[in-house]
Amino acid sequence: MSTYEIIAAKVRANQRISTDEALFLFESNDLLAIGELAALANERKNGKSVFFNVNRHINPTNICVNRCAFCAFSRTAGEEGAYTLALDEICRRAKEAQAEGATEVHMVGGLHPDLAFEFYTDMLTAMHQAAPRLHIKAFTAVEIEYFSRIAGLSIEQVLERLKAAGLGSMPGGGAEILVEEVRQKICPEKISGARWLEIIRLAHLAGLKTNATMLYGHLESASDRVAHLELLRTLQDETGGFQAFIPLAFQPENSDLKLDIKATSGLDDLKTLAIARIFLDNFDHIKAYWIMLGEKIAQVALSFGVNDLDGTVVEEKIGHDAGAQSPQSLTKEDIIRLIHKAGKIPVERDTLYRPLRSY
Ligand code: V47
Ligand code: SF4
Repeated sequence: MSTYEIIAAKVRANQRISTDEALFLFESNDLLAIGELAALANERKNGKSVFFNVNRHINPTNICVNRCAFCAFSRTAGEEGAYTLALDEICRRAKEAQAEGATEVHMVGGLHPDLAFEFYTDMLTAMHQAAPRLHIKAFTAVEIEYFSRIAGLSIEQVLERLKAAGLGSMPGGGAEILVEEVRQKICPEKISGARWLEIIRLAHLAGLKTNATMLYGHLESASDRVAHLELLRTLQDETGGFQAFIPLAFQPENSDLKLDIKATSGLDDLKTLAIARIFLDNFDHIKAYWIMLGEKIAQVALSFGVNDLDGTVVEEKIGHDAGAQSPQSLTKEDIIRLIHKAGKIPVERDTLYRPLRSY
């Protein structure tokens, strides 16, 4: 049997593929064959349903001490374009989101040099009072580690305090590529890949669900991507705390990576999503984040193993500061139409993937 036939037989028999087999798929350009296997693996888990949610992003500050080379969103304090939202404004946006039918607020921000940890616990408490029905999904493992340093608390204590103040779950950012050699080039100030995994592990043990992302399309190789996926699969075997895997296509404008990096190709986007669906057999959801992919690739991805389109977003900064061509926001009706036209069933979900209604 050829390697492809071996992989196909494994996927059909619902068996796990190896890292070498994942690498073989990354090196292949037989997109339709890979997509067919991914679609099979997805349909077995999710049938024809495609999840989305009604959410709003709020980035409390773009001031960040890390200044990762790939990040066009962050600023140094005092630099043009640097901002920090006041608590009142954050609460106003949360209240508005709830009034407009959102069930989730998604919050990530820079590592601010002067804000105390109490700013973040006060923020959660105030948001929870202003919009009690909103699930607050906030803070990457990178922010959690920073809070523990500025507050002089253990990671466990930080997580407990944030939970007590209203944190519902965590997004999957900050993972980038978990391989150290790549991290040293694209984000040398950021916590190590091993530390990211450890903090996520502690979050899962504290009862917080998280997502996992992978920033791809910069300096990483196919084997770096596979190593990243393998680390996530291993942790998921241990904790079961990941909800969705989200590959983030690198947006190359305005970054300090002094290389002539072009935006990812549609072929690479679809292949990466499909291989993730095949390889991460213990993840229930693979998300096509339309902000980074554009609506058209995100829609086609629904035939390549994807079962989640993220949400309405409303105001997106991280990808758009780096040149993303997608809109800032989609309406719920836009998302429903995208899914229907792909021949699938749109299911509005809450953050914990409980179905709210289908269309
Ligand atoms: O960690 C930064 C990435 C992440 C760029 O969990 C970039 O549901 C592409 O994690 N091009 C933050 N990506 C965003 C994030 C996220 C987004 C949507 C949903 C969820 C979820 C999580 O954005 C960062 C970094 O990996 N990022 N700059 C860029 N130029
Ligand atoms: Fe700061 Fe996050 Fe941007 Fe890195 S990716 S500079 S940690 S905001």
